[in-house]
Amino acid sequence: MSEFTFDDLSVVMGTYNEAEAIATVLDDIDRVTDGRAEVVCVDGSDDRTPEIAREHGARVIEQEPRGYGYAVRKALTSASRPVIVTADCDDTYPMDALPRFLERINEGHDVVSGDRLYHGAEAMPAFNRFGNRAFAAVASLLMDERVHDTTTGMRAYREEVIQNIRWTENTGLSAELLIRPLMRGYDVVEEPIHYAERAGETKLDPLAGGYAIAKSIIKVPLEERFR
Ligand SMILES: Nc1nc2c(ncn2[C@@H]2O[C@H](COP(=O)(O)OP(=O)(O)O)[C@@H](O)[C@H]2O)c(=O)[nH]1
Ligand SMILES: [Mg+2]
Repeated sequence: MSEFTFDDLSVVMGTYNEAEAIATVLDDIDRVTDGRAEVVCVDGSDDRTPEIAREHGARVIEQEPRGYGYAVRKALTSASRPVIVTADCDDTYPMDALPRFLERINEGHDVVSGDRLYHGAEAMPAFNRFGNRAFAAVASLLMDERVHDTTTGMRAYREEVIQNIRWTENTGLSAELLIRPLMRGYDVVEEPIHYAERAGETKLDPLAGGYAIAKSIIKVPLEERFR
């Protein structure tokens, strides 16, 4: 089988008032992939984010802001290439890692999940870091398999993983995108990544968001177990 190249890659994201960061993120993707990756932004902004995205060659799909999962699910299912990478649009995730993610897919993995905790995630607020460690511990117990970062926004997926599973979560979508493939026997591997401080304000309320994610972390593995 021939190997996937950047021509086979879609990078997708939800974008919600990220005018401060989006140009950097899209420039990084272009630089790293020689402008060969498709970029899809599902946008709910009321600032200049969608204009900046179009100026940088991204395909922009407009959608009312209804939360992270609605946007990212739409972005994932709108991608047209066989390897799909998710990212946030806040300049926290290293686009320089795209070649490494593609390489790991080419090694045969179905999902490559960026593990931010491996290097310590010092740029992450302490509350989120603690929460993420707890989410990973609980998910690992319920799945019988050790994972380290269940809520990362940066992963690569073979398109069939996205197409073969019915996705249900909103704020908890990132955890769901790790848990369901893993529990269905897909080859899922974690890949350490560096995580940078956010440009602009977070769109996730730590308490309400954390509670929603906690519910997904319990519900999704139980659903998969008794499926
Ligand atoms: N289109 C859209 N994008 C969203 C929405 N909520 C969050 N996002 C985007 O999803 C990504 C993750 O949100 P973010 O605020 O970075 O969450 P954090 O990483 O937990 O701080 C960012 O690129 C946001 O702009 C939404 O309701 N609609
Ligand atoms: Mg973010």
